[in-house]
Amino acid sequence: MYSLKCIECGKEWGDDHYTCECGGLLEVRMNLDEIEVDFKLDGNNITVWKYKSLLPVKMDPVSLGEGGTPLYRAERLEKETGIRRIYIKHEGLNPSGSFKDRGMTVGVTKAMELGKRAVACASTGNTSASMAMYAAKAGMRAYVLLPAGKVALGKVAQALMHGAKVIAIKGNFDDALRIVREVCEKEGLYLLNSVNPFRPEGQKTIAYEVADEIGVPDRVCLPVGNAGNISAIYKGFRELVEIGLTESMPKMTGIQAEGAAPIYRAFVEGKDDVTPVKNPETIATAIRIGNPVNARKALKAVYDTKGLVEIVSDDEIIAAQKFLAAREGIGVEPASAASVAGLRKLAERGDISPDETVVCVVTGNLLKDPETVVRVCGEPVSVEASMEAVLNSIYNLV
Ligand code: AN7
Repeated sequence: MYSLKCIECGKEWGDDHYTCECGGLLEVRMNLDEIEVDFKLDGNNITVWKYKSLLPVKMDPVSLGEGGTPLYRAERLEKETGIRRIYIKHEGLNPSGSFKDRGMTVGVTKAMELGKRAVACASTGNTSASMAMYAAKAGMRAYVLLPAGKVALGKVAQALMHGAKVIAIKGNFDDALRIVREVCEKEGLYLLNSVNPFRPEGQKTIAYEVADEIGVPDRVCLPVGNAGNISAIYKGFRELVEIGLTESMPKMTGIQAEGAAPIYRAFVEGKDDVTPVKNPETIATAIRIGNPVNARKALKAVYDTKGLVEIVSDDEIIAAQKFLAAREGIGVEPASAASVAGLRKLAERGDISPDETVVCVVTGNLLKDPETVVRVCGEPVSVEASMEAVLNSIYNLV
């Protein structure tokens, strides 16, 4: 049904591995010639598991109803940017409130198949929330390493309440990932970061769902941190072409935060790998990552589709978050708004054609990061409990 191959040297490995002896990441290669695809791209019954025939697991999935997220038309954003068709795929409406659930349902199901009792990850927040939730459903122990003080409150709350052991380290995400990889190696915990080749397999269903609902768009625009998602979505669209279900590829367009942009720098210089950023910083803590493990895959996806990589400032991120929430009714966290901030910038500069159909993937829910909201919107006005006081407030008399 599939094999697990090193993306650098091509060596084949068994299921219970993440990296090759040469240091390369492993990737699932579905045997597309042999697989009997048992779904149609007819827009019906869209969920992650509609596409099980293209997912590398056999057993009944550990599922909480992931996928099938809304694809909204964003008419005010179209008007503002002059781009003909813009859709927003709201991944914040997955069970744990982020796109990570797609990868986790597949990753935790694989952990079950392998007979694992405990899973672990490093996280800027959403991966940990999602992993804790699916581990709870599966009855597994969960261990989470977070960069202390740099994870949005809603995400920490989820990881804690779903029963994970949450450890905040005095370092950044890149440190946490390095350490958790060592811990997993030593203790036999199952690692569920996107270096795990089964995680991106779940995430590629974003591509399937978009193709299922509106066909292949001209461009997919999304925030990039560790670069797992952009690589996974590229893989999903590529597989559909290989099977013959679709004919074209979207231009993969990654948006990074200005202060955490190693992939952007590599793209501008035409390189196929990154120089890590030592002290990444951005208000979008989800993508505060300086040494993205999937960088090589992501750059390949961008070059191969004639896509783009762009950077946005914290101010542009917050402006886009406010626009989406207040003008389109779409509530997302700062990192997610980066995709829209990037699209606005590219459109303004004339880097993308007004004739395009663009899908922006917004990756996490507004409720994930309430502290940033209060910081940028302020607290509610407080008045006496009387109609007069309320009317005065409405008419701005006080
Ligand atoms: C909302 O949770 O890396 O480029 O540890 O939470 O695939 O890393 C989160 C990443 C975008 C970037 N948007 O995706 C983690 C973590 C949101 C995110 C990204 C993340 P990748």
